[in-house]
Amino acid sequence: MLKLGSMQLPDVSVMGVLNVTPDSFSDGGRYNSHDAALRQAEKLISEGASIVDVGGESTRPGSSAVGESEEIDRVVPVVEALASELGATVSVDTTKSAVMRAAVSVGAAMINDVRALQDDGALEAAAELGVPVCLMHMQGMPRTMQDSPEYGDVVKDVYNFLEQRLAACEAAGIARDRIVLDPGFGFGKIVEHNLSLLKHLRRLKDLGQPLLAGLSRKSTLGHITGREVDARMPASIVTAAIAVQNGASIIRAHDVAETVDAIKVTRAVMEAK
Ligand code: 8Y7
Repeated sequence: MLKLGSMQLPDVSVMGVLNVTPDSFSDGGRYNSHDAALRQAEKLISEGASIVDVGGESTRPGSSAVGESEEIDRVVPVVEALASELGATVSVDTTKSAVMRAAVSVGAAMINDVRALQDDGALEAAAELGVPVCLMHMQGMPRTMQDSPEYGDVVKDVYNFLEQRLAACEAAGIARDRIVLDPGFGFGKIVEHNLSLLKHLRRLKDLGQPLLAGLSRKSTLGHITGREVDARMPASIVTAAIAVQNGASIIRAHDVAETVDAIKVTRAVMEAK
């Protein structure tokens, strides 16, 4: 069992990805896309996701920011339906304090912040809301982060950033027992940075917190395999297995059923004599 505040998860669990950006469910108007999002969430849960991560702001490389009220309009109805109708455990993927507040008020159980609570008011909101938080490392901002990421020692640099954000959380009154850390694969990182972070992921365990890893379908896997985004499932599964072997407690993934199998097999090997 992994305890995050009042939230209980399996030792190793899957966070299923549910994007609610307008381009995610391109089947027309609001009602269609709302229903499509709920059906996708049901699929993620039936395949074994412990958390559904709902995001209304695209953070893909090159993407630009979305306004606060637009993001709330996208995210809140879906979070509310998932929490109340499906009884799902929902995390809200956002950097904005107003979105955090709105989502938690309708049932979100966790905050997933790719900016590690650095935006205005985010630390305070997370402290007040009292839910678990995932702090992710990113170099730069999504629009430009892949232009020329640079590190001295990528593992050390990410470690130091996460250590500093952990201290900021503690100072703001966010208890350590509800903080998850994430190196932020693909966020201001080229292939070699992502590979070093995955290979040496266990070093981040020295920070004393559970780790989340998200490599599902990411471009590093495209660079290595030559596959387009919708053909990267097998490559994604391999990264999930390596991440679990190297200490990850939560895997953020699109292909939940396959990821669950990968985790089972990896853990069986880890537990063998
Ligand atoms: C991650 C993430 C994305 C990740 C955490 C994508 C929102 C890009 N990636 N959150 N979000 N960790 N914590 O390709 O790696 O899914 S969006």
